Amino acid sequence: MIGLRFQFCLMVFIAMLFIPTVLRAQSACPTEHQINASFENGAAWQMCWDSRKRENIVLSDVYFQPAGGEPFSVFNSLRLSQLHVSYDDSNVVYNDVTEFGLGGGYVSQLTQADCPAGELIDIGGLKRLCTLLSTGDDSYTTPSETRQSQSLSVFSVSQVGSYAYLITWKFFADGSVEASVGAAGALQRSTDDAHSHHGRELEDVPNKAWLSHTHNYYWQLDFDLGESANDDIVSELQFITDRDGRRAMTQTPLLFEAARSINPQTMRSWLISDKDNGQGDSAAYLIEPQSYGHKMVNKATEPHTEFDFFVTKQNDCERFVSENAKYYPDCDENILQFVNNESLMGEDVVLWHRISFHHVPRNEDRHVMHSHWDGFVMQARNLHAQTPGHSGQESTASLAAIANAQALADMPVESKKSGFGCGVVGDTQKDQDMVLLLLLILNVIYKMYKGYSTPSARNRIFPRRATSSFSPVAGWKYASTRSPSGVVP
Ligand SMILES: [Cu+2]
Repeated sequence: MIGLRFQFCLMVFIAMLFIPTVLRAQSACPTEHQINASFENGAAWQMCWDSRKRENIVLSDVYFQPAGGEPFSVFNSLRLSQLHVSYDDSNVVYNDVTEFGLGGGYVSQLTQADCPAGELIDIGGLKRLCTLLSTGDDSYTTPSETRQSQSLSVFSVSQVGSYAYLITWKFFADGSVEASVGAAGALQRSTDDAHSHHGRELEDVPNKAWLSHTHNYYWQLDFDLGESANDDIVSELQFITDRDGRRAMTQTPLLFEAARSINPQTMRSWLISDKDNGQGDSAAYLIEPQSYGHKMVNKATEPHTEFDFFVTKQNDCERFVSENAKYYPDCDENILQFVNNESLMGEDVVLWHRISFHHVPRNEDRHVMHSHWDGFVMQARNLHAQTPGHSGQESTASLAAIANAQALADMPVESKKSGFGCGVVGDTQKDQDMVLLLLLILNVIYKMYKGYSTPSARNRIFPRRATSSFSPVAGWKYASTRSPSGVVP
């Protein structure tokens, strides 16, 4: 009997060795609400999803497991906390999340074509959430090779009025995360003044002007880095230019709740770090607002629009950036009231980030709009000893290319001419520019030949993340597959 029990225990022990480590991160939700993704480089993400009537997608208990590492807690929860639409012809602001809601009956049904090679998940009995793995982001590029990496996209589409919002979260193999929203569908509002300076007339739609407006997206990011939720530190980074044109970095911890603005002049960004280990290399995430666009400020009616980044002490009843008291009567109304100077030391901190998009209608938008993407990246830092997927050793070809480039850079200009009459470097700056242009064209042709121009890999040629013009979901063309009715002829 003892022998049988021993054998059983031994089998259980051996079986446990083969269970991927990521599964050992305790999941706080039923299986049907779990999302697990393992990448070819050995990294993995695990999280729970929910679709709420107000925000639609809420992700919680989000863990990242670096390749060869242990599961690491990143977020307690992620959500789009408010979506303002403010029209240029008035002070009217729609609070889409709290007035209408992005969830419930507003979530669109998806087909497998909407979620190519991905998994469609039921929300209320209909396939309305897509999770998919894609390849196409480069984890690194050297002179001799480019290594592709994978990412996990989680998205859903909310149809609010004429608009279809593609609410998307993208999780990368290096631990970074992108939050984005695609605004698609059709234009919502027009005026009978065809010559209005607040909008424009569209071809074949006489006697109307379609109004310009701003979308303000507010995300709530409840970071819980590492083992404890109460030891994360938020600091503000700035680069101050001195009279000699040099830029020195300043790092200021935010010790109390704060409302901060984007400042392109000082390249202001925000860093959230796990507990200070005294080495300056704690696991951290950096938010660099590179796509701040046309930020809308209306201090008279909405003072909180002056700011783009907020840090608060976690409070369950602080859920919506505006109109919060509508659902939580015993709690404050808006984000500026949440920021009331409470100390953040030893507390669970929550970040809030706003990105604006001033939407000026184009003639092409008269039936259906293109998808306009806005978002930002939370860039992982210190989760790896080096760029994931790389051995740490340069290849012979890379070393030769680097040495060659260095030798050229070190050479006096006169001696850079080739002795064979077909020099890589010309006599004049103009010649050199032409040679560089030629090399660039050859490089592009080479990459196209290698298949880099396929849609699934276009992220490699075009900017990788947080740009306003590329869809985080490769090949997604929602706007062209839906025709909202009754808006414009
Ligand atoms: Cu718009």
